[in-house]
Amino acid sequence: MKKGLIWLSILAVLLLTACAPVVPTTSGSTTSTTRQTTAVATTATTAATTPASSTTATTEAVRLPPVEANPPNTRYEPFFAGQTRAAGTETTTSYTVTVLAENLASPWAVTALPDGRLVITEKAGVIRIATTDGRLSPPIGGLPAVDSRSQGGLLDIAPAPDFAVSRMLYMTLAEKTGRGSLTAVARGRLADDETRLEDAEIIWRAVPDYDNGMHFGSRLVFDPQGFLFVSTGERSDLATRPMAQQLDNGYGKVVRITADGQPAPGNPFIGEANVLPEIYSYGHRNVQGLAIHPLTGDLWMSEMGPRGGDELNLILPGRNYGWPVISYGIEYSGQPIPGAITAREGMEQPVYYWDPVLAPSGMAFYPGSQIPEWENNLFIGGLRGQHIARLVITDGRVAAEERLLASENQRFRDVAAGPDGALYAVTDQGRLYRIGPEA
Ligand SMILES: [Ca+2]
Repeated sequence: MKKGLIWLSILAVLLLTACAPVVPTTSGSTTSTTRQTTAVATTATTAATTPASSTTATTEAVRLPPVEANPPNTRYEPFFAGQTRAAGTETTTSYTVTVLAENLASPWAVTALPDGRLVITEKAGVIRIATTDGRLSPPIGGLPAVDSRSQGGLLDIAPAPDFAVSRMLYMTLAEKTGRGSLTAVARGRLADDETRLEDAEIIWRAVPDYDNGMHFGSRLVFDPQGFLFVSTGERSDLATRPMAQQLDNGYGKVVRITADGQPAPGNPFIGEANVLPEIYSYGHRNVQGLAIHPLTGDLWMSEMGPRGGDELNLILPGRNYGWPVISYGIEYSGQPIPGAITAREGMEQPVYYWDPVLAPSGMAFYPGSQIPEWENNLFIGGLRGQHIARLVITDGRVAAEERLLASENQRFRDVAAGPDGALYAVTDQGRLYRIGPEA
């Protein structure tokens, strides 16, 4: 009886702690000014959630109802249990959320350099380097011209695997062409004084060009062999959508190229007639996130779908991911997707989908162990969803989901993991966040 009471009290304490609201408890404010941007650092510490009972395993999953409680847009049935609205979970290890800067101009990508500093792209065609305490460099010049209309501009960025020696940076961008624009991959060497890119050049183009400002993708990520995965979009229009199902063009694809922009050896369609040998997977709508799983080396992707059809996919070579034939969404107008069904033989099902809308963007796995329950979890920036989705992935399925930073009211455009065990995120409103253990 006595023993039972003690356990009840422990349970009550744990429940109370778990339910404690996330309240900014401190706000130290330091200001540092660069030539272009004022960096404001404010620190908000999540409520101390470390249970008093130190023997409680912090990695034990907290299982809660699904984070999504609103009615879906469609009555489609998922293909398998847990394909949407997985169990909810909650981080119990305490962590800090810091706004490192808040005057970035439409930042699109953030990624860590080997020395721990961050490289950030701004949509209009600017690269900056940020220190982890939020000091921003002036714009780095020497980039190819970008078409920054609508969804275009300077998009993703990744340092070469040998960046410490080569100083090479790889970027995706919407390149202005004679007839419109297309998604392109550029590279250049970061000058020793970090004021400009040297010898910047375009090494790959998602042909053909097209005259609108929509659905360029795109992300790029190096695989463990040093080849580059690049994602694109299908340029949105009803006329261009079907090109995602055709293998003679660069729309709605993941391609795998060498660091010089050539088809990577081992690609699935090499040698076939009328096929771009760069193609790795196809049938995509607008791929806004790519990340390699730290343990398995698998390629994961977030794909901006129609309303209710945002997807998480596990990418395998040569596979067809279905757009615009299968989808769990409807048109943003409210009309059904023409002829749409949710499943077809020979087309891959998403691992997970969101209905209503997350509007997933850039994403990263957390490879560290500083926050134990985050190890190898996937963190996806939500634009319309205005939070970061934390996904616990087990055996290729989503086991649990949590919404982070939902009270910030920011459109999260990209998330990166730093070597210091923190996550970094940029938002459309211009903020750079650090999320992680005490610095
Ligand atoms: Ca799909």
